[in-house]
Amino acid sequence: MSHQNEILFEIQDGVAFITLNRPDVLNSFHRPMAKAFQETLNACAENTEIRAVNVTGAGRAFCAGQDLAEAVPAQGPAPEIEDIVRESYNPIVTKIRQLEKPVICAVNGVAAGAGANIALACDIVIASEKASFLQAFCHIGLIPDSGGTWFLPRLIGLPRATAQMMLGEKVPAAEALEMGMIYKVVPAEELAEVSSKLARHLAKQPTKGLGLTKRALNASFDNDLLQQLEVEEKLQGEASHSHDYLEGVKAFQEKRKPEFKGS
Ligand code: T3D
Repeated sequence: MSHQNEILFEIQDGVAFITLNRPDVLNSFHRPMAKAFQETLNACAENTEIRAVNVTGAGRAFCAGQDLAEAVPAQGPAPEIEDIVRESYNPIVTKIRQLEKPVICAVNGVAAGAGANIALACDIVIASEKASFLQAFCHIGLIPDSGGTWFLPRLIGLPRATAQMMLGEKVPAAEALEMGMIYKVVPAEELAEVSSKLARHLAKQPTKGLGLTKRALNASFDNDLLQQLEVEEKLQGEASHSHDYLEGVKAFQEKRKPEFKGS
C-alpha cells in the first residue's frame, strides 16, 4: 500500500506547510505516517529556504494519536508498544524541539493522545474554537507519552496536568487557552488563514535569532538562573554575529523596515 499522501508537504513563501492526512481515522499515526512526518521534519531542518513550519490536520481532527488498529491488530502479533514510542513518537518530538525554526501548530479539531502532546511540543499553538485536547491514554491503560508528562506540567502546573492525565477529559480549546496550554483560539473558518499569516510573518523574521531563542528556551528547563544566564550570554554572542542583527540595527538607525535573510 502506498503511504505517499499521508503527510502533505508544500513550501510557500519560506513556510513549510505540513498536513497530517489520514482523515478517515482522525489522522492517527501508524508507523509509515510517523516515518514520513519525521522525514518531512528532517527536510525542514535541512532546507534553508524554509524559515517557518505550519502543521495541521486534514478533515475534522488534528490527530487522534496512535492508530489503535496498528497497536492491537485484529489478526497477527501486536507490535511492542515500547518500540513504537521509541521509533515513532520520540523522534517526532525531538525533531520538533531541535528544529531551530518556529513551528506553528494549527489545531483544527480534536488532538488526542500523542496527537495532543505533539501539538504541545510545537512553538506556537493556535486552535480552532472547535478543537479540543485529550490525554486519552488513561482510557486504554497507557501512560501519556510524546513528551506529555514533560510539557503539560510545565505549561499548566502539576495539579491540572495530573487531573487531565488521570481523568482523560476533553479540554475545549477555550479552556486550554485560559489555563495557558496554548497561544490563541480563533473561529474555525479563520484558523488556516490566521496560522498561515503568522507562519509567513515568522518566515521573514531573523530565523537565526529565533532558532537560538528556541535553543535557550529548551535549555531553560534544565538550568538554574546562573546556568541560564550563561546560556543567554553565549547564544547572544552567536546571535550578534548574524547578518540579521546588523541589518536589524541598521534598519532601526535608518528608520526603515529591516530585510532579514534568516542568517
Ligand atoms: O502504540 C501505542 O499505542 C503507543 C503509543 C501511544 C500514543 C497514543 O497516542 S495512545 C492514545 C491513542 N489514541 C486514543 O486512544 C484516542 C482514540 N480515539 C478517540 O478517543 C476518539 O476517536 C476521539 C475522542 C479522538 C474522537 O472521537 P469522535 O467521536 O469525534 O470520533 P470517532 O467516531 O471515535 O472516530 C472517528 C473514526 O476514527 C472512527 O472510525 P469509524 O468508526 O468511522 O470507522 C474511529 O475508529 C477512528 N479513530 C479515531 N481514533 C483512532 C481511530 N482509529 C484508529 N486509531 C485511533 N487512535
